[in-house]
Parts: sequence; C-alpha cells; structure tokens
Amino acid sequence: MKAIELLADIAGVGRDVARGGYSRHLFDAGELELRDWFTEQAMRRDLTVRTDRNANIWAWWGSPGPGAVVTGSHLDSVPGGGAFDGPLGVTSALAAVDILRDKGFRPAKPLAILVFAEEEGGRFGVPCLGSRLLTGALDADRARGLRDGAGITLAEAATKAGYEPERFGADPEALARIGCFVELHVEQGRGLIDLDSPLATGSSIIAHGRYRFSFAGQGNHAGATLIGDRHDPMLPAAAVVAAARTVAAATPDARATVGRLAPTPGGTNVIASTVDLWLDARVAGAGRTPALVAQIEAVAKEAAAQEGCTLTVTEESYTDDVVFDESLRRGMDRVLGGVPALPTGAGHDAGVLAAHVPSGMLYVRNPTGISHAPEEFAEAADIAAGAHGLALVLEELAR
Ligand code: HGY
Ligand code: MN
Ligand code: MN
Ligand code: MN
Repeated sequence: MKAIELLADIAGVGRDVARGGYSRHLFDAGELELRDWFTEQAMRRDLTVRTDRNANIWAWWGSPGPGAVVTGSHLDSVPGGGAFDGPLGVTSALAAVDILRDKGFRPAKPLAILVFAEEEGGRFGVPCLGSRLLTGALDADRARGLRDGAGITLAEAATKAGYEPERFGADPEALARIGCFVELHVEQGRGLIDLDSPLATGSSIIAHGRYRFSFAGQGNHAGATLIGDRHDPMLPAAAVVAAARTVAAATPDARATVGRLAPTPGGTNVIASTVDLWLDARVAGAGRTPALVAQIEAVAKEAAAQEGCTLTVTEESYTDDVVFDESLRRGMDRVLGGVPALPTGAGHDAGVLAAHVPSGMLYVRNPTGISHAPEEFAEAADIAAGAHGLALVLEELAR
C-alpha cells in the first residue's frame, strides 16, 4: 500500500471535533486504536510485532538481532494536531517495506519499524517519553508518577491499557540491537518550501526545554475585591507570556512559547488562586536555552513579587542540541541523489536516539509550512517521493 492510502486508513481516528485536527494521546482511545491498526498492518506484512517494556512497538522483518536497520516515528499527536506529524513516518515505513518486498529485496540485516510512545508529551508532559525511557534518559520512577490533566498517573493509565508500568525503564538490550535509526517526518517549518525541494536529510535539531511556572496568589471575588487588595496570579502569568516573546525576539534564532496556561479555579467572576503555565524554549548553542529561560524567569519573579504572589519553576524536560551522524547523512544523501540538509527547531525521537546510535532524519515537504495544527499538509507526490526515498535508504543500509 502507498503511504497516502495508509494515512487515509487512519484519517478518522482520534479526530478532535472541538479543537479541530487530531488529539491522539498515549493510551487514549484514538492512540490505542492506532496501536492496533499498526499491529494489524505489520502482521499483514508478516512482520514480527513486539511491544517493549516502555510500550514502544517494534515490527521486525527478519528475527530481531544486533546491527538492525530501524526506521519509524510516532502515532501520538499534540492536542488539535495535524494528520502527518508522526503518522507520515510510520505509514512511509510500512509503504517502504511494501516497495522493497515488491522489488524482491530481502534484507541481509534485521530490519524493524519502531513506533515510539508519547513523542509529543501531549498527555504526560514529557516529550519523546518512549525513546527517553528506552535510552535511560528519563527516570522510570519519575515517568510512572507523571500525571495528565485529569491527575491520572502514567502508571495508572498504562495499567488500564494492559501494560506493566513496573517494567518501564532503560532497555539496553533493545537499544543494542539498533545498528542505525532513520526517521521520516513531515517538515514542520518552511525549509523545504524555501529550498524548493520535496525531500531533505536532517543535519541538526536545536536544544529544547520545557518548564512549568506555577504562580500562587489569593483566590477572591472579582467584584468585591478592590484592585489594591488583590494577589492575582494571572498578572505575573501574563508577564511571562509577554516576556517569552520579547526575550526570544531579542535573542538571535531563539524561540519561546507559552501555549498552555491553566488558572484555578477558572471562573469568570473569580480571581484565580493559582495559575500554571508551561514555557517551551529553544535555541541552538551550549547553555543558550537555559540562559534564555533565566531571563524569562527573572521577569516572572519580579512580576510575582509585585503582585504578592509566589512562584515555583520546574524543568520538565530538556534536550541538548542534536547533530545527526554525518556519515549516515551523507550515505542517505548519495542514495537520494543529493538533497538539502536541514537544521530544524522541531524535536524527534531520532534526536534522542542520536546520542546512542547513528541516527538520521528524512524530511518531506509541507507546503503550508504549518505544523502542530490542522493545516499541516504534504502533497501526494512528495509523500510518494518520501516513501520511495526511505525504501532506497533502507535497501542501502540493510543490504
Ligand atoms: O515539539 C516538537 O518539537 C516535536 O514536534 N515533538
Ligand atoms: Mn510534533
Ligand atoms: Mn513528530
Ligand atoms: Mn456570587
């Protein structure tokens, strides 16, 4: 099957009618349906499906073994996300297996498609959860205790979905099997539009941190409380939203975003007692992301003190700059006939694996340049070019 047909197969799964796009989060109904769908597609191709201790799904062409050529991505989404971020990599991997099979190719090395759990961190807040657990980058006890917006822990959600959270943790055996990892992914910015190319390899990913700012003030009545008597946590929260933009705009090539803000109790005629917000901060260069965050945090502290509120800042995740394996990238480039090499601001599981095994990215043009939103798109011709390019890369690596 073509990748575009496989994407069409899952187009109705996990739709978010209220927010638009897709909301497919770890162990929710849509994501579980996609897990079953992928397993069925893999078995239809006589791939041996195994789920590892961290709920990542491996579909093996040939028996699992060292030096494996692994490709894949994720099936979960951000809230209200697009149809391609993650699923394009998984469906292109299935399509690439079909292309290779149809031409009579048989891999000389083990070859696997790997579907990572909770790459977006959309439910439990830590991005690349499955690949961080696999590599030991995320402490298993911390992971088990992560809570979603309803206060459900990852351990509870995993148990309910039939997984064994007590098994979460670094999996050196599984990691040792990976000879190299290549992730196909829809491009999430304008890079390939401006370069006028359907495909690109990945050269690097900029550092990325996520931080929770918790402000506490005094809940009160919106009408009876004079302005001078207020300790309204919404004020310092608003200062952080603005500072994220002003500080990032003044820092070359930096990005900082507050996309999620949660006042408690959240009543129209109620001064909030607490406000939580999450800052996503990214800029390349050693120490530059923490420095960017420190500037924003200074504004937050000043604004909280002025309003008589308290502030607690928690780092939820941090990933350093990633530089992909240059010899793998050059090999991919040769096989693809010469394509641009793209640095990106978007993170991927391949970026987590890159610290452990030779990893690479294959990007497919997104003509809207928009991602993490329903407008995210890829043209049929570029999707086909991606799947065929991935097949060529896998054939070269697994011959
Ligand atoms: O947030 C990211 O960079 C990725 O899309 N998870
Ligand atoms: Mn994403
Ligand atoms: Mn992604
Ligand atoms: Mn009242």
